[in-house]
Amino acid sequence: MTVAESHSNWARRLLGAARICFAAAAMCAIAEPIANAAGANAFDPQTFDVALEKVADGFSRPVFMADPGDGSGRLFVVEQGGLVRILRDGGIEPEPFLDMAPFIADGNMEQGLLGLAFDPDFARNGRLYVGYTAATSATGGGVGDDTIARLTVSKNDPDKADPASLEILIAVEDPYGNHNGGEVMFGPDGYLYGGFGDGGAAGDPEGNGQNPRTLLGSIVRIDVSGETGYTIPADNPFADGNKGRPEIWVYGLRNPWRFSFDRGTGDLWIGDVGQDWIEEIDYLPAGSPGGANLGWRTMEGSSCYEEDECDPTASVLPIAEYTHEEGCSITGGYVSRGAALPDIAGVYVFADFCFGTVWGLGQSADGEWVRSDPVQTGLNITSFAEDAEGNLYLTATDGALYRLVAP
Ligand SMILES: [Ca+2]
Repeated sequence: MTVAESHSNWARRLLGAARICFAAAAMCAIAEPIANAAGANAFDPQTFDVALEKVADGFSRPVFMADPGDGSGRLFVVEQGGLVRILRDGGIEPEPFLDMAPFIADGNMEQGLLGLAFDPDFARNGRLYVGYTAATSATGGGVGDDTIARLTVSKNDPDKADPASLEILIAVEDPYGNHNGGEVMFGPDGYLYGGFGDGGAAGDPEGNGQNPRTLLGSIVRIDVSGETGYTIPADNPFADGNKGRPEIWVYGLRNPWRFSFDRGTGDLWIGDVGQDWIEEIDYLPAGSPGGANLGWRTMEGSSCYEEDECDPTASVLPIAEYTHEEGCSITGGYVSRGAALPDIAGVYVFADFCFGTVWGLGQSADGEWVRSDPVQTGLNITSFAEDAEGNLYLTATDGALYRLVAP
């Protein structure tokens, strides 16, 4: 632990102690948790606190962690440069599970290997999915296709993915190095969801966010249960292809740098990185139909971005946002459900990449979405992650994987 980290932890503990006193006083007055309009326990923003416990460090540009859920006890850390590293019993295996470096474009700080998802039936079928910017383009254009691909674990070594099994499912020509999405994640419906940024530059010059005829600026939803390729779920909003690409689930995104499903409810949460001023959190409750337009680039957060195109009633507005007075780039997180953080069960935990701030977001007794007091980490948080038991982690540019624990 560095001096800075030590001081930061010390300061956080002091802050945490103050909050515990405050919370205890509040609990004296409120004997029983209050049910809010949504039926969940009311969130008191002043009681939110988390601490970080370093699980492992020495990773190169870690941007995600995934748990295969196969009972092996392994965690898999994604390095932006292309490696997937195995963490076993707290130690990093010397040999990587997967080396995607030959396949990726890594020329922009937002490019590289960006996402990893294990098939819900991984223990039986050995299948996994990656999101990355490709070294090559299917069309010959752009700076590296935003790509979703499938791999299979080696038949004779469970600690190796078979690079020869690489099957590209979706490759989208991408005009600029930034805003590449890159997350892949299975939903509670068993479909694979994948995030795509608006293509990049600034201000979405090609209007990809509002154009459902491109996958740029969207989250896709595909059925990958077949032997090869994928199919379109019948209830995708543009399944017939008449008004948009059949893969799209929701659109109007700038760069969904991390979305997640609440393992308790199935709700979809999206952190969408802002342009000049506003970072936003989008929330689509379980059972929401597909086709939501999340606003970019006519809207930035709940404000108009392009005044002449702006119609706030045409899009689903964020449930929470913050301005660049408090950060510069959201890192969307997860709804906490793990045993390590019993006091914040049901609270959405997210961060700002630049300021290192972690917040909780929940509903007050009257159903309002309220953001917690900030918890400062002193880190540049690249991603949150979740293990098979629902415990939360984060990765940071210091090369470490941290577990979120009670302070
Ligand atoms: Ca891009």
